This record gives sequence, structure tokens and C-alpha cells, in this order.
Amino acid sequence: MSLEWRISRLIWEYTAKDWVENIIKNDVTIVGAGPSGLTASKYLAEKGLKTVIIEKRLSFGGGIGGGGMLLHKVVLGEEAKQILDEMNIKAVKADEGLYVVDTYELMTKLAYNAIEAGAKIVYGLQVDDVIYRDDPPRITGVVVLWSAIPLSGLHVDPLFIESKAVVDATGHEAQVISIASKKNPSLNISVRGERSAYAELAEKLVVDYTGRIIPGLYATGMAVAAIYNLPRMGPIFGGMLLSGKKIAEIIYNDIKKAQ
Ligand code: 48F
Repeated sequence: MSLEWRISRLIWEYTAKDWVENIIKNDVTIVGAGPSGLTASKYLAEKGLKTVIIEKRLSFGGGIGGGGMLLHKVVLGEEAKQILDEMNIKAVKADEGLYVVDTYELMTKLAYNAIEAGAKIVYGLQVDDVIYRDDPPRITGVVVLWSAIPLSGLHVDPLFIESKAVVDATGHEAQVISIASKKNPSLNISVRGERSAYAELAEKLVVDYTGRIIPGLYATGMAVAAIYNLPRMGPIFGGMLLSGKKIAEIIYNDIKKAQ
């Protein structure tokens, strides 16, 4: 057998096995590999839940890589220090209650911790829709397509991933919840869009409002700000990590209760 044939066979075989065994039916699908999604996935996966992150780009980190106006440092508040320590992320205490972290350290270690805990990240895949059921109204999964396909203009039908919980961690546009609310008015959810900057208030509110939207559908990170018209905070990331950890706890409890 040629090496070329063996390479292709191994990639098809092992990808198909992974999709069938771990991806197309899971406990939690997190949409978006930004700071909130990566944090949530680490805390869910380490509790033994089958956790899959779907990321439309070919890289992880979301808005972390851009730092503050492309400068490679971000700031985190004191409240997030425990999470940084749990993930062995180096931070310099630089001012009263404020830590500075390198962007590349933050994004790689968030992803490393998620993967080490057992989460899977699928790149180049985007969520285009949700799966819903009536009576009671609930979300039972997502509809996915390789992100290159819409760019190509080809008409290609998507595939499905079934989950006990779907998390919108898509950032400022709250893409999953926007689609769900537009396509299904009966779900009675809306995305109001975020407010202008008020960093201190935004850091607190984004965590306070993090939670379940309707059964099976949750929001974390800037998606929460978009849904509830909360202020933006700019390149301070403690709220994103705390929001991710909080949604993981809420989902874990919901899934346990339903068993
Ligand atoms: O935007 P993003 O980093 O979301 P976040 O976790 O963090 C926000 C901060 O980065 C920053 C901020 C707070 O300090 O203001 O902006 O809320 O990451 C969102 C990820 O979701 C992916 C997108 O490529 C990005 O990596 N994404 C967005 N829509 C989809 C998606 C989709 N439909 N399918 C798959 N991935």
C-alpha cells in the first residue's frame, strides 16, 4: 500500500470514529473558542461531561489574540485570579486589584486546560442553526456546516449535533441566540445588542446575567452582554473567565438534576 493511501485512510477512519463516538451526540456543545467558551469547556469536561467546542475559524482564543488594540497584553481583575491559578496562567499584579497577562499565554493555556480536561475542539466548523423541540420549548442541539462552504457560495445541506446543552459563546454578536430568536418567535427570546463602554459595571453584570436562556440553551461571555443590553468592557478579561466558569456550574447542575 502506498504511503499516500495510508495517510488518507487513517485520517478518514480516525476522524469518522471521533465524530461518531464523541461529537455528533454529546453532553455539551459550546459554540466559540474564545475566553468564555474555553473556560466553560475546561470546567465541564473535568466533571466528566462530553464537551465539544465548535469554532468557525482555524484557531482558538477569539478576541484574546487582538489584545488591547493589537498590543499583546490584557488585564484581569482580582476576582479572576483563582481561575488563572487553577490553569497555571502567569499574571503580574500590576496595579490595585489588577493583573496583566500576555495574550499568547492566556489563549494557549486556556485551550491547553480545556483539551487536558477532555474537551474536543472542532475547527473550521460553524453553527448555522439550532435543533428545537416543542412542548416544552427547548433546544436539543445545533446545525453545522464547514465554514468554508458558505464562503464558496455552494448550496450544501448541513449536518446535526445533538446535545443536552448548547452554549452561545460566540461573543459580541450572540450568533446562536440571534438565529434561534429570529427563526423561532415562539421561543420568546431576543438579542438587544450591547451598550457602550463602562468597564467596571460591565465586568460585574456579565457574570451576574450569565445563565440559561431557555431549556437546553445557555449564554456566556459577550453574548450575555448582547442579549441583555449590558455595557462592554474592552480588553479586561476577568469577566469572560468568571462567566465561563459560572455557566459550567449551572449546566452541570441542570444535567445532574435531569438524570
Ligand atoms: O469573541 P470571543 O472572544 O467571545 P467571548 O468569549 O470573549 C469576548 C472577548 O474576546 C472580548 C471582550 C471582553 O473582554 O470584549 O471581545 O465572549 O470569541 C467568540 C468565538 O466564537 C467564534 C468566533 O470565531 C470566536 O472565536 N464564532 C462566532 N460565531 C460562530 C463561531 C459560529 N456561528 N460558529 C462557530 N464559531
